[in-house]
Amino acid sequence: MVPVPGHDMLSLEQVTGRLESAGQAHVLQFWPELCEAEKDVFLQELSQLDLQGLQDHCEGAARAAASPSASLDPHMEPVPPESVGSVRKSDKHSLAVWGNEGLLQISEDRVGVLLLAGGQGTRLGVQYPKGMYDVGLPSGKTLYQIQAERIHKIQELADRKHGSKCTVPWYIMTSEFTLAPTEKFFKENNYFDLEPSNIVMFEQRMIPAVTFDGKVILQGKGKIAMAPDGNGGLYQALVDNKVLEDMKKRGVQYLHVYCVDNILVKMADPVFIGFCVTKGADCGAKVVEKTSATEPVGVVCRVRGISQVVEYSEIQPETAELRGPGGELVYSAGNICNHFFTRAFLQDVAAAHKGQLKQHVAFKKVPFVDTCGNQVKPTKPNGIKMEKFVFDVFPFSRNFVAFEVEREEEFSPLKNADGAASDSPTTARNALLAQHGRWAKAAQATLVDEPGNTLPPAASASAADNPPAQCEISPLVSYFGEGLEELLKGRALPTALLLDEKRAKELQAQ
Ligand code: UD2
Repeated sequence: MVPVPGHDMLSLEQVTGRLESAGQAHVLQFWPELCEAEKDVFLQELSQLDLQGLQDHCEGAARAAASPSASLDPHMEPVPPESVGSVRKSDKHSLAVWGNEGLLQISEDRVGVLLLAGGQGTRLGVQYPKGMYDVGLPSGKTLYQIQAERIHKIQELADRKHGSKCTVPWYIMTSEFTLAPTEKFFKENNYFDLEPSNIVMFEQRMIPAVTFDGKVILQGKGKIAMAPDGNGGLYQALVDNKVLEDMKKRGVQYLHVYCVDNILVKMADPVFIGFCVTKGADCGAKVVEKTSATEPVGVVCRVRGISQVVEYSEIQPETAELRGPGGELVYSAGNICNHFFTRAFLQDVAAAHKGQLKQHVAFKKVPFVDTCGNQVKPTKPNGIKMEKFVFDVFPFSRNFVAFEVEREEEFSPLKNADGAASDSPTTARNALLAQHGRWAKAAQATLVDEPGNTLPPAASASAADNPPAQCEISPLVSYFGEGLEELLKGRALPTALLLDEKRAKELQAQ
């Protein structure tokens, strides 16, 4: 709906008339108090609103708030275990076949990655995009840098195996909040040595926050409270920004879509890509076994027989708590926001389904100006934000597959500020260090502390008081633990160990 690029500037009279007919005349209540510059900016903002869409949006939000949509729980059933692929349950041969297939597709430039980075990171509480966050690794790398380096490495692995010179384009969906700082950050960091033309940043749409009775909320006297339209805004954004055309031009057939905050994310994971391609899937999702009924991840399940995700905010607690005979959670397939799509499927969604995506209602505390013009920070929810979810396209799939991966290898999201029991900078950092400690041990190295005592390979990733050995391996050296034996075998390595390309060369030379 909003803002629609390319709309002409309207006159004040035109905007007033349209707002009145949309039942939103209050938006201009402080107009006389604005200075000329503020008036210009506001008029421009309002000119870009699709005001017919605005009316529908406000009415829809008010309706949704008044009568929340019926719970899906009575229609839910777990995905049968035999229809979920699994790293844990597959033999080495199958994993190798999938991995090889994935690398082949990558080497032939058929794979792209797409980062969902339009969120506001409210829970983490930083004012900049989450990808710029440094969780305190010995290297000081940010999430964006780690991801960029994994792209480098996966290209290199595919090149080496297939004698090619391939590219994995990096599509990055941002929002009004994250585009400018993300662009600036990439530029300042020289695009992490990736080719800038292979990094395609684009913006998702924003939509207004609305009061429970369907009135647009004014965040300032000349500013509407706007929020990104959820990560399911991806499908509209792909069309708005001609991203599918770009994929076509490059020959990209498969897209790995992922969220910004998982420090262990395997970009363009060849095993996952290869699994999905081999199964002829048009759409796929990685899952991990949930740690508890209340873990904030959606569950992959079937609703009325059709595979989809029911989000953690929408499942009833008693359903989430259901347990099988062995005490295991019935709905244990936790969505980790790692999705596979074919371009053909995305084109189909763009052409036929993007308008059918469910609108999810979130009740939020939205700062606003009251009728006297005072700035108010509400202490309880006062507004509705409508959001679309990226996984809501799964029901349109002809062949959806789920693929279970190991949590400790693939999932440690950064959601909360330090101090929280889970999903914090500390737990993310520890998860990565623990993983790299395991890799070093598997490569037959011994990690030692300053006095020379052997360190245990990995502590629990969440144990802030018992952190794992400080062993960080640059993605430029190893993507998933490969190639380390020749560098590390039989060595006692003092920690903190930062195994970057320079150190790897030194070890090689010794
Ligand atoms: C997401 C999943 C949840 C689970 C969890 C794992 C959705 C809807 N929910 O929940 O099921 O997998 O992650 O960590 O996917 N984003 C945008 N634009 C927006 C809003 C969000 O790009 O308008 C991005 C955001 O930057 C992030 C990703 O989407 O990379 C997930 O957003 P979130 O952190 O708000 O999602 P969360 O943790 O509630």
